[in-house]
Amino acid sequence: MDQFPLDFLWGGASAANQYEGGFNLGNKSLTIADVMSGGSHSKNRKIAWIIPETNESNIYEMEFGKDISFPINAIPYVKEDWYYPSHQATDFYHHYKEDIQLMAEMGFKCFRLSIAWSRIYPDLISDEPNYEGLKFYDSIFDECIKYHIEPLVTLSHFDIPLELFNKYNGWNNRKTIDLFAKYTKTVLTYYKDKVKCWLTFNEINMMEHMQIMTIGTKEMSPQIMANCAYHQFLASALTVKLAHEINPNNKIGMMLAYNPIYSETCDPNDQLLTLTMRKNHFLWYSDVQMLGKYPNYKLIEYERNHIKLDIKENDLELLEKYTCDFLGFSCYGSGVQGTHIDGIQTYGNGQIGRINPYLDTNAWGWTIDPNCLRMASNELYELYRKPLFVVENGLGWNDQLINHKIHDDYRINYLKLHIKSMKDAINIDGIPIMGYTMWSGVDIVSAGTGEMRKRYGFVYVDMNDEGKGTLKRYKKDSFYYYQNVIKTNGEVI
Ligand code: P53
Repeated sequence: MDQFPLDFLWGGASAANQYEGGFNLGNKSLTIADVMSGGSHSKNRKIAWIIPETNESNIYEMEFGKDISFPINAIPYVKEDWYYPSHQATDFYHHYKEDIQLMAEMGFKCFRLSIAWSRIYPDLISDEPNYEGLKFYDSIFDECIKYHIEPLVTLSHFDIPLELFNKYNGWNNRKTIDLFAKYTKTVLTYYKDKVKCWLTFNEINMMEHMQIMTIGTKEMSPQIMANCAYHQFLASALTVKLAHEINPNNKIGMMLAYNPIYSETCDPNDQLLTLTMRKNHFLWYSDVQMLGKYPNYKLIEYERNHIKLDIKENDLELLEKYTCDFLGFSCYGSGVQGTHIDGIQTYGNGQIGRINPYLDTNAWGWTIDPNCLRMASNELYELYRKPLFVVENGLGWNDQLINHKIHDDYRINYLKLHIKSMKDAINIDGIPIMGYTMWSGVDIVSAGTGEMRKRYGFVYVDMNDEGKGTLKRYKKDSFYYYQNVIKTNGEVI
């Protein structure tokens, strides 16, 4: 009979800046997320900035795939009359006990969350960490342990400390590796008895589309992009090294945004284009972190474009020696590419491709593809032969609270299709999948648009796009559905 492994990690996923709130509590410093306004379908998220020396000020609009361009001495600030979704988010900061209790009630075996670097080293450079920040996550992990929920911790999730942006030009600066290594060493050591499963950079390949949130540089060019990726790869290798030294039982994964890309037609040019896009936008990142080497096509591309990596002694050995233990990936749907499409049409926040006419979509144009998890798992496992972890999958929907209930049959249907697809990947294709953390356990703010109405959770939070609401939690119908899936270890879906 088809089944899931007995130790399969069922759960939900989140990110600090979209969930915690308490943006200025416990000595936390500001992050890029804290200066990004709310947006919507048609309204981009914005950042207000000022140059203190000249008083020149302006507004930057975040657009997917658009290169960053800030004057080098611009300082983003919090504008009084704007609304910032990360400041309160859905207030996990004050609700973590209640929320983890709800996760336990669903039967979660695993809870994916991220640590905000800005809580641990608010000024980045101090020798001493901020104990209030350390204590905050410590209480969360204790709460998880109480219910036998395994934490899966992302070290960097769209949450660049503002200081890193202001003073260091983000990941373009090699010094950032040392600052990051100090932070990771602290948390890996402090939580060594409580956390065993870690992820390095959330959706590392999203640096192409959501630059400001992922690499935090003020300017952009192909050379800067290459530097940032190189520095994050080195930081990832250092983290793997450290984590294994601190506790040989630690498991460190990389994290890739991986929505399969389909060819629009059987025109060989369409096939070649799809293959090339898969390599250029997804797989070279995982090649470096899973195989320890840059693929030839990337090195050739760099050479042709006169891009140079500043390779120091031992760098390449480090990359080669400390590859990741598993590959975590997000997969929400799939995209279509072809040479017959005019230009590149994107859909849904930087995902590559155009909408597949055979598939339904949600209101944001994200496709619902019953095969995407099986496709993605096969494509990735065949290349790396290491365990996979589905660390994000889910359906954004403007759920309606009616008489204290949310009838989200669309989400239940989405879950059924995707859990089935994963079950087949395990039972038919024989792929080792460690777990599934649905995005998200409790409703949180959207990363791409900064909206509240793009909800993903099993638990509804009473809050709107302007940050108004009681923050009260309500169980959706999908809460009970998922509870039963976990109870039967995926036998009943
Ligand atoms: P939101 C785009 C494409 C694929 C994954 O996204 C993405 C994005 C970002 O928009 O990000 C991941 O909230 C990310 C989460 C994010 C989630 O997908 O824009 O890791 O932080 O919330 C869903 O609807």
